[in-house]
Amino acid sequence: MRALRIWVCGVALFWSTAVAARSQIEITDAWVRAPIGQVNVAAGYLTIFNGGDRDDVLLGVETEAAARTEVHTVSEGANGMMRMRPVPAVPLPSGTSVTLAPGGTHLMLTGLDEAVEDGTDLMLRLTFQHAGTIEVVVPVARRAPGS
Ligand SMILES: [Cu+2]
Repeated sequence: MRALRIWVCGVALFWSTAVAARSQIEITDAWVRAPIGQVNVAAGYLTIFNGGDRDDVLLGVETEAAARTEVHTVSEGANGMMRMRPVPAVPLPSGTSVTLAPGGTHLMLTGLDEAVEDGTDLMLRLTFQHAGTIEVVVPVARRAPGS
């Protein structure tokens, strides 16, 4: 039995390495802006790089720290007001990166847990069409870390 178990683990390890090598999604510069006061909404930012050799699509983001997480784009409306609109998916062509940053496309966390505040972390779960689910631990801060 012992030999069999080791063999099974070896196969599982090989398989997960193979899958990781094929998708190669990298997430960097992720952070969530600390909510101010009693607001239960927060914006999140990150850069996603698709270093794999096939196109991928970000299909959704979720976190246990918020009731709902959406990707929002920002555009200027007819009256000059900036409007946010949820987008259902973010395309990630092979070899390109997408940056969600203040003033532009961002994550919108609504129904935020009260425990989310400056100096804490939360876990974001990103679901991709090909890469599957990737979890990242994201700092909650008043401004972009390192700025
Ligand atoms: Cu928004």
